[in-house]
Amino acid sequence: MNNLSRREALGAMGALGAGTLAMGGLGRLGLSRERLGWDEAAGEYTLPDLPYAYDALEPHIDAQTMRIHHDKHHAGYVRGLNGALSKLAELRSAGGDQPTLQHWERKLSFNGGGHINHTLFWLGMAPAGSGGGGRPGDALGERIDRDFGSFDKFAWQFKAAAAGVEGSGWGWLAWETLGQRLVVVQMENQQKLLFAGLVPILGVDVWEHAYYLKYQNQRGAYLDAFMNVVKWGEVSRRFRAALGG
Ligand code: MN3
Repeated sequence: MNNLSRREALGAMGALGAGTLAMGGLGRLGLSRERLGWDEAAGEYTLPDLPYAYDALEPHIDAQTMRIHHDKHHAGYVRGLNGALSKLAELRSAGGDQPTLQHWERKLSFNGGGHINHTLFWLGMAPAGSGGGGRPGDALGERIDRDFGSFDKFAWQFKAAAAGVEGSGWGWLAWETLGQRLVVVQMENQQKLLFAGLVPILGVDVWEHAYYLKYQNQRGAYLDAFMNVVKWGEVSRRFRAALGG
């Protein structure tokens, strides 16, 4: 148990916003502490269950990949986040040198980013034909047409950006709050390169653990498959939240 107060945990996750996702608050992403598995009594984050069965996204994303990705990799970020929060709380009360503080702040950014990214990732997918795939309607569909020219042009750019991430990272569709437009951006690791003022609304994990069992080195084939399970209803909801926030 970390014995973190709700306020401390909130503050720490708020700090992630500056260094990690640069978002205008978790609420703007449609994420609550509850959705992130915050356990008030234990004073730490827990790993939320997947919102569907491990094999729900077959054949596009296979059950074994989903099981390992969620139960092992995502769990690791939650564990790392709790560890970093705990160490930072310790440092605040007992003191410590600057390199130690920097070390744990980096761990917080990496693991907290990983926890948020994966939570958004799972919730942003649904079985093909049952909420997953197709194209966004309503305001998001119109906005994609306006900012990218067409849905096809957006899809091309989104997949190309994700395919081009060097090493491990993410591709994101995000609302750029200053310019008031949709943009596609890359993220390295779990937190780097996504710049300030963005509210990420759709992310695709391009770490090898997300696709290697089924697609091996064919990241492009995985990205094509991913488009069949994008839950556009949820992405549209995030878009509306980003606009209203
Ligand atoms: Mn991952």
